[in-house]
Amino acid sequence: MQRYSVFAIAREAARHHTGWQRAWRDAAPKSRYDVVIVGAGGHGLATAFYLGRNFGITNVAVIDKGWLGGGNTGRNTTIIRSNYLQDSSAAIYERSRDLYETLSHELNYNVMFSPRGVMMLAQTEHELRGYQRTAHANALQGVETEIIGPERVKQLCPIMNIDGPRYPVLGALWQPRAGTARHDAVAWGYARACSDMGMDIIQNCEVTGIRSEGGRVSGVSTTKGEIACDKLGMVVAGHSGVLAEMAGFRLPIESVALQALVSEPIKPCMDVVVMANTVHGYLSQSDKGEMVIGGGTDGFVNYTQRGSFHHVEETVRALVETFPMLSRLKMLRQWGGIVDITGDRSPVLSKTPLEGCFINAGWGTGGFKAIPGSGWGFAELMARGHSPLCDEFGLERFREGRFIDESVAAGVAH
Ligand code: FAD
Ligand code: PYC
Repeated sequence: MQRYSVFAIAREAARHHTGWQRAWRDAAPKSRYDVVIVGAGGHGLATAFYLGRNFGITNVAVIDKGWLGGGNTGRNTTIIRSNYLQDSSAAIYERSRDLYETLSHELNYNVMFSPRGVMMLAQTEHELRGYQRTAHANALQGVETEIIGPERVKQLCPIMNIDGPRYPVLGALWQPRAGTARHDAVAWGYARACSDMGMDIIQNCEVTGIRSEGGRVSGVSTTKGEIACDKLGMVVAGHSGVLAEMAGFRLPIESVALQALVSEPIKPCMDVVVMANTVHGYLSQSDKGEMVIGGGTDGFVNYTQRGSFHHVEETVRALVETFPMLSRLKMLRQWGGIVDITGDRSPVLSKTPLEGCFINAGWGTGGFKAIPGSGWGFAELMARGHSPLCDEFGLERFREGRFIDESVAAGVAH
């Protein structure tokens, strides 16, 4: 792999940028792999990367029906934080946040991790009590968060109106090392590193069936032919139910569209991330100057991967009391992604009833932040049969009633 560095930039500048190599090979499928991962989003690619890096398993294909990173990984609002309530969640989200800190070095690819700080606003007494509880839990888990008062909120985010008539700001749960990263770069960086290890990334190749022999997975049928494998990882977010049906089991997951939008670019005015869960919206400013804005999920189950005008209006209307400046901005683009939501708002990282077939799903509205940690744990689960990061997130928890309730931490109403 060509190393990216300041010297490489200088060398290429001197020869008019004619020497850059392709970042990854767009491969055609072989007839057989040790491991096939369905879904070249962040979670699928990170899983492949850690299979190679941590376990030396490199005869791997990552297959996507579209282009890599074209699912939710390339559609999210890029918020990274680990202020969850339950210990098993804090473990995987904090490991993930920690891996993000050094990911650019690890991948030799700038994922633009920006630990600018995330605040979750408390705009009702009830919300404030909930966040106080989370802050106490985080202190016990070793996750650095604190409750801050309205004056500190205003100091950190001067464009905010903290004295709104309906929803004054009473405080916030503040995580100073939380932040954002460039979503495409996360997918591209992992893809480049996987390709460098000799793995095949196969785009525009839809999995249409899952083959098995004697209760064990034996391969997949795809639009580019049959591919045999020893182990299969299904990492397809909003399409998890479709893949599970092909494998002969059902999932406790609903798929629904989540939308976001960006404004026209403006001068820098906000250098933290704010989530306002009572009025329901979240906001940050991209490096290009656009205000990146998200709202709630659609109120009905659907597979519509696009935006809708009423959603723009509802989301911005909700935020305007707290962020009056939004009323003066033109909105530039909107889009949607299909998110996979479980009843307890926690993911599924699990073996399945089909031997050799594993599932990584249910990240719902909050899985971008989890990509490195999920990839690390899921690779271990696939290689060794269990992983301390994943053990609590098995499918059996729904049968046994061991829910990992994260409905408050999810941060997006659904
Ligand atoms: P994806 O990136 O969706 O990848 C799955 C891939 O599977 C897709 O590329 C798809 O083409 C492929 N696939 C599906 N079916 C098949 C098939 N049959 N054959 C082959 N390939 C198939 N999370 C956060 O942490 N912070 C946020 O701020 C945040 N904001 C969000 C805002 C929006 C608008 C949305 C939609 C999501 C947001 N999320 C956020 C959630 C986050 O984006 C997802 O949880 C995460 O990206 C899921 O990654 P993934 O790799 O599992 O799925
Ligand atoms: O999980 O932090 C999150 C999030 C923010 C916006 C959508 N999801």
